[in-house]
Amino acid sequence: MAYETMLTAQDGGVLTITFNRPDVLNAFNDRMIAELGDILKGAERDAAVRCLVLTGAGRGFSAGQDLNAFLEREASPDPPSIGEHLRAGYNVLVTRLRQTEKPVVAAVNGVAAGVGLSLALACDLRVAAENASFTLGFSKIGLIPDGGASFMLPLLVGLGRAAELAFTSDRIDAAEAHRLGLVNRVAPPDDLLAETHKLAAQLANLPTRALGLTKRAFNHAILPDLAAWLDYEAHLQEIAGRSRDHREGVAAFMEKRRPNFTGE
Ligand code: T3D
Repeated sequence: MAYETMLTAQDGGVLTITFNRPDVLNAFNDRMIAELGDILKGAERDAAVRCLVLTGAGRGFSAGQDLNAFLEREASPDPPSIGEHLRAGYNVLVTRLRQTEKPVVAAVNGVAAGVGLSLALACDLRVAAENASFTLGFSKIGLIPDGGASFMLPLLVGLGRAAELAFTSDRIDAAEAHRLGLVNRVAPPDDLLAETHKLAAQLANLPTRALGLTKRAFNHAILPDLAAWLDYEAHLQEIAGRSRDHREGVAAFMEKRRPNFTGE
């Protein structure tokens, strides 16, 4: 597959994958979902890849689902439902990130929102630039946290903080994300990639098999029902996606105005 929305670079055992739609803060369209899936599948099978790094081009890590692509999809004849789209797309990516028996590190270079943040949460470790920011954003468009965020976030920061972040969609900075345990390390923006690569190279030179089995053990202990949880999230998103508030939230974002939610 020739990649249009992703850049890849291998240095020793470290494969860096760069989301590359900077004009929309690396928001995900279907092409991007397919390309990331293809790269992750290849990396999983390639013994020369012993650590993966995910990052974004430009000033964003990823703004989540591309809302223009979302509206185009909705306007197409016989569109897939949100639940179907999640099951066929993001849930596959999250499953690959969790089940790849190699360390995966997110180098969060800028804003991480919506399912962009969910993908970062599905990685094993997160290093953030000092000027990075984090927002779930789902509630602003009448949706629930998806892409695994409904269980990864409470696991990482605790239920109360997860509820606050999910309900309000408040945008927090890297220092706050570090304080909450959302990210492992913070680096000056100009040093982010070098610092992340130093960590990734260290991980790539450790016993990959043991690290992979450690990850399997963590998954078994903490995420034993990953497939069922992702499926349930998709089910709930299907319900939220049928609401008036969801349509209003997306319209408000497009029209660059405040949404008028009514609870319906
Ligand atoms: O279908 C399914 O499978 C359902 C799955 C859903 C998963 C999801 O991810 S739902 C959540 C989708 N994401 C969002 O709702 C986030 C929307 N974006 C924002 O809230 C803000 O843009 C950010 C907080 C991410 C960044 O704010 P800021 O002020 O730094 O940048 P900006 O000016 O808002 O955005 C810069 C440009 O990127 C702008 O375009 P313009 O005006 O310069 O032409 C903006 O429209 C565009 N952009 C940002 N996010 C998206 C986007 N374009 C399309 N889709 C986006 N998600």
